[in-house]
Amino acid sequence: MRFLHTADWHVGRTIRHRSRLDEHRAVLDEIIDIATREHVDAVCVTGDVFHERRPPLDAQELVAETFAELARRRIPVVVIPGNHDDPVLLRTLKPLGDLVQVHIMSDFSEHIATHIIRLPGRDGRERALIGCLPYLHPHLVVSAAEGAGMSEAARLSTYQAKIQDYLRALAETMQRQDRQAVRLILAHLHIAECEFGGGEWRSSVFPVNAAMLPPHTHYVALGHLHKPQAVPGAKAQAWYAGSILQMDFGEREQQKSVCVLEAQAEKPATIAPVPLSKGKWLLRRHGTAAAVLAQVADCRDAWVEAVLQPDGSAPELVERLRALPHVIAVRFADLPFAEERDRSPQQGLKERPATDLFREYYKTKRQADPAPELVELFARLYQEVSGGSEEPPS
Ligand SMILES: [Mn+2]
Repeated sequence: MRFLHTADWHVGRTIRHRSRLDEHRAVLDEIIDIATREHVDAVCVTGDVFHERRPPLDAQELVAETFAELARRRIPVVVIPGNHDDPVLLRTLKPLGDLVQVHIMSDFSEHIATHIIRLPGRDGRERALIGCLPYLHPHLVVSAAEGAGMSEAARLSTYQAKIQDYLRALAETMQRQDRQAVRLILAHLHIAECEFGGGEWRSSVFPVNAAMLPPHTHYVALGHLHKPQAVPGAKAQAWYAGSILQMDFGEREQQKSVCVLEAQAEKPATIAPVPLSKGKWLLRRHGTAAAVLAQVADCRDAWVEAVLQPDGSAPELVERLRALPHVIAVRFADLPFAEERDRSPQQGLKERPATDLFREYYKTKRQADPAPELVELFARLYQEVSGGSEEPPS
């Protein structure tokens, strides 16, 4: 049987207040096309379908359209929530999803057998069991009552032991139910041995170790880390499919992909990442305003962050850079504090005109004198907020 594994859609995510809905639509269409072309028996989505617990309506509409299109093409879907998703929101899609083979495992129950979905293969000869572990907040795994008085390390190891138990129970139950079935596990977890993509919210998931993933499973499909990667040191083949867009500049220039796998009951699965090409590239460019402007003026199919080397360039150049619709962040490179600062007299600061101090500060940050208009603007602003009588700049 063949499967497409994808994760971390984060539909509804914006970048510096710019919508990425068109990119999401294009990439989800691309995924539907790959699933069709690869004749997969199901698409597995391992969490973070949405970016927010209350995603905007256009984001919800796009996800519903995506599931509907897969259903029209008779491709079953299996979905679990990630740490960004609200299981209650996914549950609202469940009654309709159940009618068209879009299986949404929104809620966790201690009855682990209820987390197993049985799927017939397209050719009618093979079948798959898919064990789903929806994302569980550590506070649900180790309750406040249970964790009271526990050290942080004890809470982590209690969490890990429970997650390991759930995963083992899924693997063993599936094996007991049907040894002749292809057996997959879907989970949204942070595996300690793996690498971050760069755009994740780091505080939200406790790590578990690769060795805690169960054996006797053809494939463990993971979500949470945004870098596509195989999990080293696991007893079953396990992969992060990774996010489908470069989420933030931490993920800039990372090739995004989905995993396509082929598995038969008696054989180990073969897994191949398939690249995604419809999302915009995120670029960070360093240099003087003039140099960056020359480099990025034509990169209209990317989102650009400009990190400027202060060289006293005319502010107009910086403004031209800012005005480019695809340049979404402009900042100055951090400079080491000028030694001069330590030598400048700290006493009498209050007696010196604020504009002088501003000039000095500006020079330490930008290694150039501020333009006279800027000093004038500063003086006016200073006067406004202090109500003081700052003398006009000389
Ligand atoms: Mn994520």
